[in-house]
Amino acid sequence: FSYVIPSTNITFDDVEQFYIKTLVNKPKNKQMIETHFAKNITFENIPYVFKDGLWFPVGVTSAQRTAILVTLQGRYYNAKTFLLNIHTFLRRQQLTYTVIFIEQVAPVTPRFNKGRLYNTAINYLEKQSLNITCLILHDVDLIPEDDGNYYTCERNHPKHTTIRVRKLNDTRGYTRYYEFLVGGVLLLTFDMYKQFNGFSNLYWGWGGEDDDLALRFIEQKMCVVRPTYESAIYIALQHPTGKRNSARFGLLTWSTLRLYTDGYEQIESLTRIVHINQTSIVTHLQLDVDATR
Ligand code: BGN
Repeated sequence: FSYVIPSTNITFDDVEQFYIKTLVNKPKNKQMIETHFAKNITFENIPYVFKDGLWFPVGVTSAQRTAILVTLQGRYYNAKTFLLNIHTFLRRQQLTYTVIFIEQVAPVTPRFNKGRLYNTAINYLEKQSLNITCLILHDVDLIPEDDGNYYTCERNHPKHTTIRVRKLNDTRGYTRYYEFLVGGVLLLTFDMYKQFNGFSNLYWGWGGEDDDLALRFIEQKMCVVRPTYESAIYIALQHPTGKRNSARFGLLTWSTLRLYTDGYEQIESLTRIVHINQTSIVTHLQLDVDATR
């Protein structure tokens, strides 16, 4: 898998043009691919169409309908790099999918509330008629490197795929994270998400909200599955680090006691979608996550 790192002055329009003009609607080879996950198929072999808010492979019925949910606060350069790489990756797997950016635009603070962003976007998606069956919570700075890392949801278990990560241009190789980690990239269904009441709404700033989720899984006796060690590899793009949340240790201590009172069920009164911009490459939601509550 060869990844693309664009020049810094590329725009979102450039990214969209790249897909529309050079790759989409211009299938070089109309032959249909029979197997669901054919190996070594090139992107050009898979014609895709954008219809009703989703990208569909032509002549193939994907087993799932996937939404890739990516939280942001600025970091547009990472976002564009992500888009340039993720579409081709998903197409090589013949998925039916949509990409959604969830950006915190208010309050303007370095403290990012990732939990509220995910809860809000998933609540929004649930009300749309896209019939999404697989949710992928994906960090914007992670690019999957192996086509064998299938972006498909398991029937009964959340799937965590960021086992090994290497920094771009770092020759030291991969870092293997701790076993408990569920942050980075996580695949699950609406039902699973509701079972553990989504993310806590209380984590402001970097760190801990994903560990809180892992505690919710344990509380609900949900078991996390992972792909093979060989395929679960990612490149981490460079970016400034976010503001650490010093309250995270305290919040984690009582995490599971708040499971039913702090999460997805409670999100509607806490946040507001202030702007929606849909293009074929991404649906960009901008949110006010209301720090005053
Ligand atoms: C951990 C963070 C996670 C983060 C991973 C990987 C905390 C809580 C400490 C008890 N957890 O240290 O949120 O995803 O690193 O970067 O900070």
